[in-house]
Amino acid sequence: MKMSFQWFGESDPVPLRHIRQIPGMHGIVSAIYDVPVGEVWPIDKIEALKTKIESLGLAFEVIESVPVHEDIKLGKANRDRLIANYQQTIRNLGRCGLKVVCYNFMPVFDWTRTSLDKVMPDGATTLAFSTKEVEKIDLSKGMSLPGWDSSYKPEELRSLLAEYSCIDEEKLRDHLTYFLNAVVPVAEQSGIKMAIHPDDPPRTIFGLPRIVKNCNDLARLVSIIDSPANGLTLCSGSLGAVPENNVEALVRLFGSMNRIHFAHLRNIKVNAAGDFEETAHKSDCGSLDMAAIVKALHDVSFDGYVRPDHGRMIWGETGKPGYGLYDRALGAAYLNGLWEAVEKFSTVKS
Ligand SMILES: [Mn+2]
Repeated sequence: MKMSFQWFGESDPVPLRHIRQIPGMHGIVSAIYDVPVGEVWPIDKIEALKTKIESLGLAFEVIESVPVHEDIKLGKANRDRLIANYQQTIRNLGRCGLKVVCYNFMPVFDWTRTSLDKVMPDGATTLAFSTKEVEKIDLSKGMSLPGWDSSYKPEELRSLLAEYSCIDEEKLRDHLTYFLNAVVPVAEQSGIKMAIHPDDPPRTIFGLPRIVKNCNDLARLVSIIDSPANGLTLCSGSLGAVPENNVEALVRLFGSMNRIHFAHLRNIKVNAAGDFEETAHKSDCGSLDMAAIVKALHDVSFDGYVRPDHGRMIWGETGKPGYGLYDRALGAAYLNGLWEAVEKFSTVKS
């Protein structure tokens, strides 16, 4: 298990020199943020980022994310040009020594919360999702979703949603299949493992189709192409937001198939209505048994990358909600501790 940390580049309020001080930190998960979606990531930009990260003694082997253009998800006529660009980005990343590319296939919004600063009893603030709150949101009046205020102009959003009105789950899955058939062989040749992130939350919202929500969806995904390069990002907090998803069992099933290349480990507290809030990582702070999930990763001989996913804002830290230094550092230390204990005392020999 290689512990990693998301870093959003020079504009990230958390400096790399602080991340390197977290015990057991292997590497950085990042992306090229100034290339428009659908265009090729140039080698010189990837090289420059890698040099910067490596100069601090950290590895740079995981990308999160190379975004998939909406026209690919919609199956529009210009998708072949966009997919060719995606293939070239994958080749360039492989040439620079990257190993894993996280991506997602969620229409329009790649994650949804109804609050970015819900106050918890201990005074920390956190990201939360409320079904009632989300039902009140009328997207036809434009964007009023926390975290997404400037992504689309109201008329852009309206026309994008209209385009999706004729895309159901089967169509979206056809478009994902088309994309993977083109990209996975290139990833194989480039030494890259593709790792799809599940839908967050893993249910239909705003009437948009969602196809990476549960065990059945994941099984269909990996069967599209039988290759380790067609793999998963196991996000415990996303999948765990639906109680039917047993995250530990999903780790055992897809981990033993060698399809989990990257794991986002965070805890959430879920209620019966499907509302949830992101909690501290420790098992008894939320609804997920983090120790069991880490043990399952160990039992399937997981040797991929892990990162503490989101964190609360604590100790007066300000910055990007979910991506402060302090609580994610606590998460990394806790997860490394679980792994060390399992490694040392596990009776399972691999
Ligand atoms: Mn995640």
